[in-house]
Amino acid sequence: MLFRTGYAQPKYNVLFIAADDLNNDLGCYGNTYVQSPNIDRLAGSGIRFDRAYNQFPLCSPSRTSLLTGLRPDVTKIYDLKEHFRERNPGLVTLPQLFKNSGYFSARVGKIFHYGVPSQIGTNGLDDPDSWHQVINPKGRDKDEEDQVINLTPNRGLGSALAWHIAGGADDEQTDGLIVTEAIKLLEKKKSDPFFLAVGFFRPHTPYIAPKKYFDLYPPATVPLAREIENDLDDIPDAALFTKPPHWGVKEADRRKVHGAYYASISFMDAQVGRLLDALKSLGLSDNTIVVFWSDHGYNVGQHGQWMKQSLFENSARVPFIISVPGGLKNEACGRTVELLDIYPTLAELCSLKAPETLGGKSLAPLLRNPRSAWDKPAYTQVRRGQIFGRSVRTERWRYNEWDEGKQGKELYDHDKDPDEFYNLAGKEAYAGVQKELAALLKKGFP
Ligand SMILES: [Ca+2]
Ligand SMILES: [Ca+2]
Repeated sequence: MLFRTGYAQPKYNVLFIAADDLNNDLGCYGNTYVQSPNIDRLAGSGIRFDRAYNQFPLCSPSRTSLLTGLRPDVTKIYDLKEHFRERNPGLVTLPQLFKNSGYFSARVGKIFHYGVPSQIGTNGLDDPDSWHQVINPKGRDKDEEDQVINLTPNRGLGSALAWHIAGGADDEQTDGLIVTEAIKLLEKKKSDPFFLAVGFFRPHTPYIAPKKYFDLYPPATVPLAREIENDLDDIPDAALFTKPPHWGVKEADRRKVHGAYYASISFMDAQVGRLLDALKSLGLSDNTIVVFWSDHGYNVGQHGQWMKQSLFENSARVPFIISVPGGLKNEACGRTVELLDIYPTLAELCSLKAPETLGGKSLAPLLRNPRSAWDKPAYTQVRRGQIFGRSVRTERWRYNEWDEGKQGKELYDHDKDPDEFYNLAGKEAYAGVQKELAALLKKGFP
């Protein structure tokens, strides 16, 4: 049934699930400590992309790029303030394409950018043209912000190492309410073709979840990121977001915050489970494509770094799963893919005519055969004040230039150094590889 041509295609629904600030610390990605049984179940029903990368590890630039299908240098959205319609009023977003094509298009929670936690319960930086209906739940996490413990009080709550062990049940939290509302929409719209976007606010800081999720991760048992002595000596200063390392937070406290991040992941994962259960019980699993993505990754202590806005693997890489009815199940794809590829992929799967200007490439060939030939690398960039850091990732290498190389270069061999401990840029033995990657980087940032 899948990809058959010459016959009328069945009209797939799309359940589009977004997590906020979720890295790859999940069971299905090989993490044996974090409990994510529901995202793992989804991976078992589809294809897990093992080398998926975001285009700009910060909420709004990343989400804008994914949802418009355009690279950040085209949308020019590099910050959390400007709305992409200001410069690009005529763009057709991914949900808008579905809306224009006879689908019911709805959003529950955070899909376009929202300030977290400040804008929970509002429309945030939404794009009204993308949806027929929007719902903005607000849970007790919002009401209990004064109870949050903040280890970095000089940082705003949306960018702090901060948590709160909540009382009450899952569905009193914003993300729980989001699923409750999403299920109501599924029940109401199950006979229409729909594009339903469900956007979670967790695990984004402040890490708030009911107590039972914190109980899974006693701080003393949390495995901290591997660090080696003098790791920072070969890293350009511009590459570092968290200064001083760990913002000076001591190990005992870092364990608490690290466990709190994982509690937030398991809480969000449980909400994914409720959604998948509803899809099944409503008889929608057989005609609904499920896509799960995070807007960017998250450092949890690697190189002394926390959160996003860096070009290290943990920040650039994202969990990304697609499950297509009748398609391959429980497969992994190791090709380098970009969040930018989601737009053309969903358009192709649903036989919609995508705009010709899209920056990504349909992943349909990889959904048919995850080992298909593929020569497209992944590009990621960040802004540091007035300069950019730009990165290209192939299946083996990561190569970064800061301010076009004037403020440093990094080259990492992921075959031998998956932690990116040893910067090989400028080393004679790697001059040939570096030259090739520099040319590839330039291709991505013309
Ligand atoms: Ca985010
Ligand atoms: Ca190093």
